[in-house]
Amino acid sequence: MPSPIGSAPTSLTLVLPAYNEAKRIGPALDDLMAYLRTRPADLPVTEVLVVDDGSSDDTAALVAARPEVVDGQLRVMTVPHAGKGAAVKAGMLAATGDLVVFADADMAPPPAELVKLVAALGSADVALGSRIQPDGTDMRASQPRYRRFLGGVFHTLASVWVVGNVKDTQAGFKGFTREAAHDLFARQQVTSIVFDVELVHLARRRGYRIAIVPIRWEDVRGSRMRPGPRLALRVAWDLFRIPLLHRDVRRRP
Ligand SMILES: Nc1nc2c(ncn2[C@@H]2O[C@H](COP(=O)(O)OP(=O)(O)O)[C@@H](O)[C@H]2O)c(=O)[nH]1
Ligand SMILES: [Mg+2]
Repeated sequence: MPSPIGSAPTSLTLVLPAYNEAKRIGPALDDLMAYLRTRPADLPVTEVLVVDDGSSDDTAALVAARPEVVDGQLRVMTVPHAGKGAAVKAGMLAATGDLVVFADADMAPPPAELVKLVAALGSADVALGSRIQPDGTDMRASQPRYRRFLGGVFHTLASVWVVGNVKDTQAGFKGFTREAAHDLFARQQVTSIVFDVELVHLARRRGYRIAIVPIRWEDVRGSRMRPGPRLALRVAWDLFRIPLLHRDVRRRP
């Protein structure tokens, strides 16, 4: 039986993977840090950890120069470029908060959505932000048309082969208890953008309590994703191998 969280979480680490985000991360951090300065009552003390994924622009320097670094509210960590999955993994395993959340560096979900993940983690181990609202409204409608098409093809393959009824695996906004984060990310092997599917698969295999959390989300232009035959092949290969990689994973005792 999964055990409930003993005492209320007092700290949260927010991991932001960032690859060549010099243009987008400044405004995103302005919003996020301004929100955190208001000390929202339902949010534990939050440290932001930016994981610079070997950017060739000055993403890391821009973050390191911000005043919040001096206060210890913001940290930047640099890892060699190996894809979004690898960057998120490095940050999640380095995170020390009672709760750990990762979000895209463009902060497509407004920062206030964080409290929804935190609330869900009161009774779940894993909280998956979902861009599909209870009334069926799909916030992914704000994406360009070609992305919606590619997303549809991807989701059909992912749901048949791996994730079953989870309707939105790809929202860059997911929360975990630290125990679940460290257990799941230590097992994660996929370094591409498909790592979310692997996480959902692992969370189910390990028997964690999973909450689906509808979030507001507005597409931010300047995506780092470069669709093309190379990425398509990579995604197909990763999707295919996810269940095979974790054949031996057992439920937690
Ligand atoms: N595509 C991609 N994104 C990366 C990589 N490393 C880190 N990221 C980050 O992953 C997040 C993806 O967000 P975005 O590009 O807006 O994706 P989209 O909203 O799905 O188009 C951003 O925070 C990127 O900086 C990488 O190697 N490839
Ligand atoms: Mg985006």
